[in-house]
Amino acid sequence: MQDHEAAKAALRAQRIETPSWAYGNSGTRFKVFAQEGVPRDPFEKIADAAQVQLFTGVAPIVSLHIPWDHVDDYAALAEHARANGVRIGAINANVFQDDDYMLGSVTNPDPRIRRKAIDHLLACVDVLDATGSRDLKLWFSDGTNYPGQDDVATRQGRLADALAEVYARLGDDQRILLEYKLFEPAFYMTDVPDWGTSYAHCLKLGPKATVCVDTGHHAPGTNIEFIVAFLLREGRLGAFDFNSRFYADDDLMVGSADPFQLFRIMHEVVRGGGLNPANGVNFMLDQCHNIEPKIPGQIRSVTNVQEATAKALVVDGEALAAAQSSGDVLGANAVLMDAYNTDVRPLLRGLREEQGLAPDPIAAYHAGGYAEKIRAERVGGAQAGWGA
Ligand code: PSV
Ligand code: MN
Repeated sequence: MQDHEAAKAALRAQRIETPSWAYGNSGTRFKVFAQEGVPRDPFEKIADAAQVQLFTGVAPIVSLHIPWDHVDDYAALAEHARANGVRIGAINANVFQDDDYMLGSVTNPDPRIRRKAIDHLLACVDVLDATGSRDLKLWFSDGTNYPGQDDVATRQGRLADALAEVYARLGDDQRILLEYKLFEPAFYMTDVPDWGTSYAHCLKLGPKATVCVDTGHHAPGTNIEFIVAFLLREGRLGAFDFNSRFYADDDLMVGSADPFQLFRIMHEVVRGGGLNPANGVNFMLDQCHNIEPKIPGQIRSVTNVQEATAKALVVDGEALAAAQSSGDVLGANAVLMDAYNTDVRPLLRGLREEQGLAPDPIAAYHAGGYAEKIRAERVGGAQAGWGA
């Protein structure tokens, strides 16, 4: 068993970033179920994110998605965040919800559309400047549905050109997080389908380009922890988009369907130094809460990440290394399983109490009356939603 004080120190320092879109209405292509009290604008989304921070103490950062979170004055939005005890984190570019992008954004065969997409990415760097954020997260829905629809290699060239232009615009402390996704909305070929493609583009761009691993963006059975270990070792793991998936890009609560996978990922993070803030790994959530209440859904997700992190931190590293180097297959596996099977909830409850937080963040949120308050106050206006 490892030193619990060291584990607690690491848990105290961990930061988890929540996505503005988790607080808005969301659903599937079949139905979006509206919930009462949902934010009408980015200011209200940030107020909701501040509740997650208030009760967990480790989620003081909110990602924005542009234009879903478009405001006229981003500096004012950043100030509003500060006043609410949080700050603005990654800026997510959106080049997938415009009729022009039917055949792609930065890889589109039409140079006018490529220009329009790149200009949006550059405008997102302006948002980084205005908010003081570090990370520009790029996910491209680009791809093709049919063999022969467009030339795969030519599209890679267009992608590389666009990325190079955006990279050149970055400030010294700004980064690109290049996200990959196996499929959807394109079904035959995606232009950034996997971590290898993302990594290769990042290598060409330079040190300010890193890979974003969205846990929902892989084929079933993919060993995501291997990807994490590899990228960390190469210094190119920029961020996670955490969520839980069972079939595809399900966007459900991280750690809900397969907490063991999340533990295995966090084990590689801990082992590779990814909890050290100097290594720059951004632990973001990319989720939607379609049928569950949103703020408690985010709180649960944050505590799920904390639980997996705590279990990874109690792995007996010395015993594991000894078993591994002596070829003790069963012994090494047992060390990992001992950590996974450790009930870390008392440790996390104690940690919260030491920090002046309630031991059960969801119960404390419910007792705080915020849900009733927003249900009563947020009447009228247009509720924010995915795509709005
Ligand atoms: C795409 O599926 C994605 O994971 C990207 O990160 C988008 O920005 C996000 O979802 C939107 O929910
Ligand atoms: Mn994502």
